[in-house]
Amino acid sequence: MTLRTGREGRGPAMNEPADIISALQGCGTVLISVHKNPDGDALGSQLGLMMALEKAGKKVVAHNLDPVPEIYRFLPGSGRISTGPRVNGTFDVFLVLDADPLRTGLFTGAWPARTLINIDHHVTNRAEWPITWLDPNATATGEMIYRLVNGLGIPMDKNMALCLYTAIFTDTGSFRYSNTTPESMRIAATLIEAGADPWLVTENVYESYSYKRINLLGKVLAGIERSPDGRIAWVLVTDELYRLTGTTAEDTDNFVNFVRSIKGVEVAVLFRQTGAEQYKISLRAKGRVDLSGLAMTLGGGGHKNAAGGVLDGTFPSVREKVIAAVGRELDAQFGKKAVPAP
Ligand SMILES: [Mn+2]
Repeated sequence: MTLRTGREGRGPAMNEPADIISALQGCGTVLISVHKNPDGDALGSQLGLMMALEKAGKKVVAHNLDPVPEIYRFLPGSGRISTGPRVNGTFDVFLVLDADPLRTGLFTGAWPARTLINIDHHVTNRAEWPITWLDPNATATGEMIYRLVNGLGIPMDKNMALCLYTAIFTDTGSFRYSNTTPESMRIAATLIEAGADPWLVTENVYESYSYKRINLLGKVLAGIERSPDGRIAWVLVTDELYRLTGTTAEDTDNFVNFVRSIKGVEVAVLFRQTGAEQYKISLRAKGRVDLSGLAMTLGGGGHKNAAGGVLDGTFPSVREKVIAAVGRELDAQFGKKAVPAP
């Protein structure tokens, strides 16, 4: 069964499907994985669900391709997530959260379970697994996991609440983005009542940056550029800058938001060098621009306000391709309304 809600508007969030509840109630062993370069929503959802299922007596393994970023290591259970391209053994259920299963980067051969369940809120998910619960109206996958845990009748404890709060908090940009709903705030309130500490999350996620990371940010922002109409701005992170500052790609998390914060900028682009002639692209839009079509063009994932992908070529050629595509998208959505540069 596949559930898919419309991508237009903010319809009511969907309840957890009955076949997911019965599959989880009837199973003994569960593997839970999330997407490459896991973010707060992916990890919070994974750990929250892991602890909930363990409370219900299930044997749970959490496994991802990439390690947990430093800023999320405060999450309870994060030390138990194993990493690498595969896991040994088979499981009754394999759950993929917050991504299309292909974006886990795991298991090039057969999936390691009979029952495959995909839970996600990204509109770009192809919903290919027989049990897919896809709700683009959900603020975060964490919100869907909250519903699922309630549907399973598992009482929320402090550690689960902290993980699910982190999921919703990070995917809403601290309850600032347009995906923030009364429902996501109500769920967050319930999670705080269950013991989640908002400051603990804020301090770890947004106020624990390393000195070298801010040093890198300064050098990256010094090279900022924008389109003549001021609607698109971008920055480039090169291997050379990583080397100069002793940083890695993980340190660029959130950089694109500084670029988007400029008045008049509708779309911000972060180019990150990932090879001699290869660049990873992250796009962030202000509320009214829809990037989901562009995400498909760039061959990556995304939703309304965020998209990404990887392109091969020299930096000038990749930049040209991306900025032109973003410009066409803005023209298609709003016409050629040039925003005068201040
Ligand atoms: Mn998410």
